[in-house]
Amino acid sequence: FPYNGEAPGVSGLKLSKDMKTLTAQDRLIKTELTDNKDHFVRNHGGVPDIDADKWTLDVDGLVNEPKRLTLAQLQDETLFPRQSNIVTLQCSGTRRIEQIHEYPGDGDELINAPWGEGAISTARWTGVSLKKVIKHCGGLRAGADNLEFHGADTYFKKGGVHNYLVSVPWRKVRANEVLLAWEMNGKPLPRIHGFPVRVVVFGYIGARSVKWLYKVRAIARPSTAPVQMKEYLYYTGQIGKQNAQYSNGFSIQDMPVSSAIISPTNMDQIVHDGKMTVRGWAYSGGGHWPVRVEVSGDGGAVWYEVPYQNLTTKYFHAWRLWSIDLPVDAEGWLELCVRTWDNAMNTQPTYVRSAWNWDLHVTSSAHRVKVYSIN
Ligand code: MTE
Ligand code: MO
Repeated sequence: FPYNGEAPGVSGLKLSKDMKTLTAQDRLIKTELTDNKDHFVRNHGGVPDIDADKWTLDVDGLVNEPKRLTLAQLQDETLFPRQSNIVTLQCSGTRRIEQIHEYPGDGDELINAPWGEGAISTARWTGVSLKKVIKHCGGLRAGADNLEFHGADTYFKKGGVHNYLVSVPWRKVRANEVLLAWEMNGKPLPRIHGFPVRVVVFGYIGARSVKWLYKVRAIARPSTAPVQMKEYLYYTGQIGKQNAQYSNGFSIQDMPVSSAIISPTNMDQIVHDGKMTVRGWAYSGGGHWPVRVEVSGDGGAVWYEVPYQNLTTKYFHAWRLWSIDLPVDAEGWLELCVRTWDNAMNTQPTYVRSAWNWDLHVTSSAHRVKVYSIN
């Protein structure tokens, strides 16, 4: 995938020389590649402290030649070609706060991860394609169709202590869309993002990108671990905590098309001369990418298309940042909103309640922000 050095920022964003005076929102959409220190963090349990020299990766289960690999072996380019990809990670809980305001589900997630629009970031990840590692281990045995990733952290959930482990289907690995990464934007993976090696699964919910990886196991069926079977399930709006059964939810993998307004923010007062600058991100998972972003200044009655030159570079697995000078005549309270179309002609649900689900995952409806306009 193309990457030509410095990534362009969003036109229109006024950058202060002193980064410290930028708000977290400004920093999120400053450049296509998020600074490592600004990359969102989501941990279910502790943050293991791993010695890279002693670290090993076990590849076992239904592979023909199970192996234990050291970091030096993984990084040996005579064994494995190195791969770099610009990939956006998005937590399935991004913008969950909007669903909470609609109806808070079981209340659990209110404590765990009441995310706004910031649980999404983009980096250039470097490592090896898991496909090559499986090949190095003699390929899969008959019947193997999923790869299970084991993280070295533990966490407490529903009365038990669990290891963080999930699985992805082999077809995703076969497409070279699963990376075992040790570098993030040219620097060693920070401890909090999975040092020394993490999984990066392109276009899937962040939950599948296991940090502090120590084992990859080839298995027949998807993992039976609680993170895979009981979490990250998508239910219909008729199902709530009282009548939910895990078998009624489907396992979330690809992220849908989504977008958010990052500037201005809710309740801002904007003084302007008939044009209001609006900025944000747009992203689509599953190997799709945003092709059109539309912004409305009146709650979605009239939409204006973001000029194509105001969208940042297209990468197949990353967000695009955008900005628009939106014509606004009205004074007083307005509802700004954004919706995006991807290259597969998908767009976003209109209202939060259109896709509300009690575990509060994947809020992808048109994002709305109320501002006070002084023209
Ligand atoms: N991997 C381990 N081992 N433990 C975790 O708690 N959280 C997952 C995923 N990988 C998690 C994990 C979730 S839900 C998300 S959204 C991403 O990591 C977040 O990655 P980041 O913290 O590097 O942004
Ligand atoms: Mo997540």
